[in-house]
Amino acid sequence: MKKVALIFGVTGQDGSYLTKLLLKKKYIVHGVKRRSSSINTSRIDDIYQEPFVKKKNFILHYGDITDGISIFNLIKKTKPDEIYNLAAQSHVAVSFKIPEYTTNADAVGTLRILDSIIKLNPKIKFYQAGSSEMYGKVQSFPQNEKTPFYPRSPYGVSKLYSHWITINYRESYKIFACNGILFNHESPLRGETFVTKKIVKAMCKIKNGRQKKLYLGNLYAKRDWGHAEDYVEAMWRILQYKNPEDWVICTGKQYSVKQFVNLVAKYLRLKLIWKGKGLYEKAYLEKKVPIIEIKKEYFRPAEVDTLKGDASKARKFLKWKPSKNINYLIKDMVEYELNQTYED
Ligand code: NAP
Ligand code: F7E
Repeated sequence: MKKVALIFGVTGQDGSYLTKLLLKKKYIVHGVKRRSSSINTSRIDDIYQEPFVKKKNFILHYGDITDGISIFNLIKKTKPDEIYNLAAQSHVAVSFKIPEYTTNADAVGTLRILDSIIKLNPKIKFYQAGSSEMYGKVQSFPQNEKTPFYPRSPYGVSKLYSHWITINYRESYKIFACNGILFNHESPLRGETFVTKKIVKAMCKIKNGRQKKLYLGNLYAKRDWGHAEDYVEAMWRILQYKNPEDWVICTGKQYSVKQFVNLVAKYLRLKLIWKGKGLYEKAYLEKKVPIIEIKKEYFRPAEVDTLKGDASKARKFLKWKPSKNINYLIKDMVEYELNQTYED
């Protein structure tokens, strides 16, 4: 019998990579997409072209994480063995602008799925997409499963609710519910307003003479950046482990936003020279033209200054480790971007 997976958030970066992984493993994959006025399936449209995919193995359904009726009905209809909750308003800066919606989707959405599971079939395995943003103002270094949380945004607070409600349902109803605590992971499919994609896209356009300037916020925030393809493998391994537990997934290496810019510039053979401080810091190309400037509006009301994870537990028990380093990530993102054709 083929395993059946139900993915909330199938149209996102991770949803796309996870769908491909599960289809390769011969799962039947049901994906939940939300209704939008323009087509939102661009990241998964090409999956139907893969030789290992038949139309009946990958089925999309309309649903919404803020709509409990659709969640209950979809779990009832698709009868999954595993549910992956990747659906979220996932942008930290945006969560300060729409905190109520973010809480509804990112916190209560998880409760809606968990409660449907215990009512319909407590044997379903559940993966919750937790985040290093829950560590926020970090309490110790590097962060592992025992590090106390201190979220710094409505997004982080909502994910922390989801983390604890997952543990609470696991302990109360003995279900196989797990939290992945994933540090930042990127890819060519990353949303365009996250900093890595924004930098890669703009710098490729600058290189080709299609854009003049890139505006950024805090250059000194540090992140532990991995590749999404490695991280969806970890999600799957978490649900195959003998016990339902919580897991940190990260590379253990940390770079600042400015270092990321410099690595992209190096790959593109753009010679950057940084001058000035604070809001007046700029990067010049060949000493002449400023191509990167700072804009106050990209700073957040409360920042997460530094994140660096410790995935020893996953390395030991899941036999998981990242296979792609930052240089591979940048190459993958830049090459994808250079191959895009633009209408502008
Ligand atoms: P993403 O690209 O932003 O994808 C989010 C997905 O959720 C999209 O499919 C989106 O649909 C869907 N979604 C948003 N609101 C929804 C709603 N109301 N109902 C149903 N679906 C909804 O995020 P990602 O990078 O793939 O991340 C996947 C998950 O992991 C998210 O929960 C994120 O918070 C979490 N996470 C991400 C990272 C990271 O670094 N990438 C790290 C830790 C945790 P549309 O396509 O229609 O927008
Ligand atoms: O910001 C700084 C910004 O938006 C990274 C989500 O996937 O990972 C992601 O959240 C850093 C921050 O990701 C700009 O202030 C500077 O310090 O790419 P980001 P994030 O906030 O770390 C976590 C793990 C998740 O769970 C989230 O879902 O870069 N930064 N200048 C900027 N950030 C953006 N977006 N844009 C800038 O212009």
